[in-house]
Amino acid sequence: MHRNLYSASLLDLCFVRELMVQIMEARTTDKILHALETFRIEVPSWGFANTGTRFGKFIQAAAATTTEEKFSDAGQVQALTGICPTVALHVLWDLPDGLGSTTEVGKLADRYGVRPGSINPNVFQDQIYKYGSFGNPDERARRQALEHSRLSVQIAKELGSRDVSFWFTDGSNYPGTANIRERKRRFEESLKAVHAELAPNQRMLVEYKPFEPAFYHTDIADWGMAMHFARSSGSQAKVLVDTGHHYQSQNIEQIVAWLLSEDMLGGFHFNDRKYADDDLTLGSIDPYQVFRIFHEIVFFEWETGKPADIAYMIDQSHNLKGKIEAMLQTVNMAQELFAKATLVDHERLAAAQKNSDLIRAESCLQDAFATDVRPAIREWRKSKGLPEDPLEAFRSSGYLERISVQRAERNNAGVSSYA
Ligand code: RM4
Ligand code: MN
Ligand code: MN
Repeated sequence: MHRNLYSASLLDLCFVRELMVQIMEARTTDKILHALETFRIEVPSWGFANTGTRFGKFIQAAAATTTEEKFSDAGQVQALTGICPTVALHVLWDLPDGLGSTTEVGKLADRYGVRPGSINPNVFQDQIYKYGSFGNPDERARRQALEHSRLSVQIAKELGSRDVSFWFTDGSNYPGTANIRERKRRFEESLKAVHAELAPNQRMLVEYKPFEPAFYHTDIADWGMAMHFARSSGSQAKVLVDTGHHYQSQNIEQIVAWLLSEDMLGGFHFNDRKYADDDLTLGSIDPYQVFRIFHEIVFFEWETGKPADIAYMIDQSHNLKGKIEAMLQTVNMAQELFAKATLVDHERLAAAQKNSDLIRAESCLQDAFATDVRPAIREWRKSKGLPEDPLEAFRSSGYLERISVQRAERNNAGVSSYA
């Protein structure tokens, strides 16, 4: 009799516990499903093209060599993931006729189901930029850079793109060879002039990088300098954080938190790195860091009650991996890490931080990071009519085989050597 009673109550207990686990899981799934509704990430056109190292390009039969092919590949990524509706364009690489190319690009966007995203001026590849663009002591180089930047803003207006994203190679290789303060002043002047061209709904994003290609000093070397230039050029200028553009072990999430608190964070170029600006696929080396970056953003949104206006973009160079697969891998990783970040229990975290309850506070992050969000993401995809496994769907679609045949001849004729 006693024994029966005992086992019945044990059963009840197990049942209640099981029920609680199910309720918690359902809550977690709901949170993820909700968070995924708004998470979008932009792919770069140049991520589908042949790239290499300083020593040579590695040619892939399936690489995109025309703007149309880049749109086609980006269209695949969007069709399979549903979260990449825009593609970043590099003006000289994707719009060789400047404004004259916009009609064609508009048509490609319609045909392949991806809209033009951020517009990236190119003031680093022409011979005239040997000693810099906006920082160049030669007025002619500065003028050409300004004209190209103005044109880029016009192109963005024409294509309905909101962000014009600036990255400069300006700097110097040897001590004493450049007047750093003069260059700073010239940058302020030119960036202000570009800002004046923006339509009210447009933004100018200023990217920074500590070294490469300049190896002694870089004119916009870190987030503080980028923030200074953004502020001195106007209210529509914000900072762009490329995760690969930092020194080893720099605390990027702290930079993110500071920029958020200053209302100066405009967007990201996501990629991973082991040593320098390696442009590896996101999360391949340190997924916890990407999670911590997302956490700072989601925590900020929870605390302030307002959404952070940030453009999430990918900036990667897939010189060994298949380009479309590497892009899909990155998009999946970004989605997973963002979903994990939304699982942090903010009430609990805020209380633990207030009480300096260190282990409890840290566990809030660790517990969220350890949660397997993949089943919920699969559910979300299913609910949108998307393939549950985009990579698998891509592999069985035949697209790669098709383009490899179509593009092989042109790619094989490509030049890989710098000599
Ligand atoms: C640079 C930088 C820029 C990108 C170029 C292609 O390293 O990250 O954002 O436009 O690469
Ligand atoms: Mn970048
Ligand atoms: Mn880079």
